[in-house]
Amino acid sequence: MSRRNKRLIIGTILVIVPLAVVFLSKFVLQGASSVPKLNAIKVTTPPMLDGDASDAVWQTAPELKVTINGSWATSPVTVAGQGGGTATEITIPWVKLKALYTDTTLYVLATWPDSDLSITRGGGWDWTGTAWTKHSGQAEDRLAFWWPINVPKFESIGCRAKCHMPDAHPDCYTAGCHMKDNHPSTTGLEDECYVQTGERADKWHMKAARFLGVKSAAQSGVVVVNPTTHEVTGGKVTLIGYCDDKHTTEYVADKDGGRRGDSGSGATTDNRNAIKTSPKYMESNPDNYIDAMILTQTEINNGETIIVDTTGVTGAYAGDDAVTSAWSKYSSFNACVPENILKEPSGSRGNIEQAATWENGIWTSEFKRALLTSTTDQDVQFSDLTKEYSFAVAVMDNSGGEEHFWQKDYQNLVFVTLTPAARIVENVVAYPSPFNPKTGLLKFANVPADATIEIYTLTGELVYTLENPTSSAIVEWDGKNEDGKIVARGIYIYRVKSGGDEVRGKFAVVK
Ligand SMILES: [Ca+2]
Ligand SMILES: [Ca+2]
Ligand SMILES: [Ca+2]
Ligand SMILES: [Ca+2]
Repeated sequence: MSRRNKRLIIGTILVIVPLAVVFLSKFVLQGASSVPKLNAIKVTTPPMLDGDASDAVWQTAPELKVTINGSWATSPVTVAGQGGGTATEITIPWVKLKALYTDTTLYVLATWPDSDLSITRGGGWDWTGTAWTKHSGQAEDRLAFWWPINVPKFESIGCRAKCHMPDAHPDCYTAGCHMKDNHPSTTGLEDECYVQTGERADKWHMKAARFLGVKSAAQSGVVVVNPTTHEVTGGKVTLIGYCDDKHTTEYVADKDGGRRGDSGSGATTDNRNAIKTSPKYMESNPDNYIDAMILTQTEINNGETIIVDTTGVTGAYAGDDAVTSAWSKYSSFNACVPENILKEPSGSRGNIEQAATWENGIWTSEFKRALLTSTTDQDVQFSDLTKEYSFAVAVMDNSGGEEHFWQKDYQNLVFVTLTPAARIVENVVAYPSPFNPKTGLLKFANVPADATIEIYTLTGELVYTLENPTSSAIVEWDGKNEDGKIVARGIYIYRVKSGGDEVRGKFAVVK
C-alpha cells in the first residue's frame, strides 16, 4: 500500500468515526425497552429433539446471549456430606438461548460452556475387590429456568433462577417477596428457594445424572475421562430424556424450602442398599463409559445387570468374582457404578422433554414443553401468545462441590405472533447477526403491519427501505441496495417506524 493510500484511509477513518459516533448516539438515546427478549419463532416443522442444534429451523431463530453475572460455591462454606467447592469466580460466563413454537409446543435451545461433563451426582460407587467405597461431593451439571407464575416482585427486582444464594437482591430481604429472608440454616447453606404464601413459580431443572439420560445415553468414539472423579474432559456424549419439572411454593421447613417436584413421580430410584454401603445393581458388561455411568430400569428388566446387594431385590447376590469381573469393564472406562436407577417420570413431573450433548466443553440442549399443561399452579401456561413471559436462567457446574452461576436480571420470552395487534415496534428484532447475504436473508421479526424499515450505513447513508405490504410478522431483506447490488461487509443500522413510534438497532454483514 502506498503512503498516499494509507494517508487517504486514515483521513477517511478520522472523518467517519466521529460521524458514526454522532449517528449511533442518536440511536442509543432512543433505545428499545430495557428487558431483553427471547423471540420464539413460529414453525410448522419442529426441531428433532436429539441434542443436535443443526436443524434448519434452529437456524431461523434469533439468539439471545444471557450474561451470567452471579456466582457462588460451597467454599468457604463447607456443608456436611456435600464436599467443598473452590470456585467463587464466574467460570460459566454466558448461556445462549433460542426458541421456536408450534400450535401446541414450545422448544428452547440452550448452549453454554462447561469444561467437564459431570454425572456422578452425589457420589457413585467404586469396587476395591472386596468392598464398595462411595464418592462424596456434588458432581452433576445442571441448568435451570425459573418462570414466575404469579410472583409480583419478580419483574421489579429480578430474581435468581436458583434463588437461594447468599447474594440475593437486598430488596428480597426487606420486601419479603421471595427467596430466603428469615430462615437461617444451621449448616450455613441457605438452601431455601421459596415464594410468599399463594405465590407460585415454575422451575425447569436439567439434571445431567438423573432425568436427562432416561431414554438414551450414547458417546461418539472414545471420551477422555478423569479416573478419580469420573468426569469427562474431552469427546462427545449425548443424553436424551427429561428435564425435571418442578415448581416453587411458599416456605416449608425442610431442606428444600419451597422447591417442589410437580405432581407425579420423578425419574430416579436409589441404587443402594438400606445401610448405604453398596449399590444394588451394576451392569455385567457395559459397552462404554456412558453406558456404564447411566443405569436404567429398562436395562435391569432386560437382564443387562447383576445383583450386587439383595436389599429389596428379588434374586441372589452375584458373588465377589462376578462383581470383580464386571468392575474390570467399569475400571477400563474410568467409570463408576451410579447411585441412581433411571426410569420414566410420570404426570406433571414429566412435562418437559430434553435432549442434550456435551462436546469438548460445550453443552447444547433442546427442551420441549406443551404450551399448556393441566397443572396450572405448577407450570407456567403459555396461554396468551400476545403476552411476554419473564424468566431467569442459572447454571450449576457442580464438580465435587456446589458451584452455581446465575443471571442477576431476567428476560422475556416473546412469541413472534401473527396477530397484527400484538406487534409493537419496540419488539422488532433483526437476525441473524452477523448476516451473510450470499447464504441467507436478514429477517425482521414482530414487525407491525404498517411499518417501514430503513437500513443505513454507519455514516448515515440510506441503503434500502423495506415496506411491509404483506402484513407478515417477519420481513426479509436479501442484503441488496437500491441498485440491486449486495452491500459491503460492515456494521449497519436499521430504523423501524410504525405510527409515531420507532426503534433502531445494529447488525453486521459478512461475506
Ligand atoms: Ca461440568
Ligand atoms: Ca447403561
Ligand atoms: Ca409440570
Ligand atoms: Ca413445573
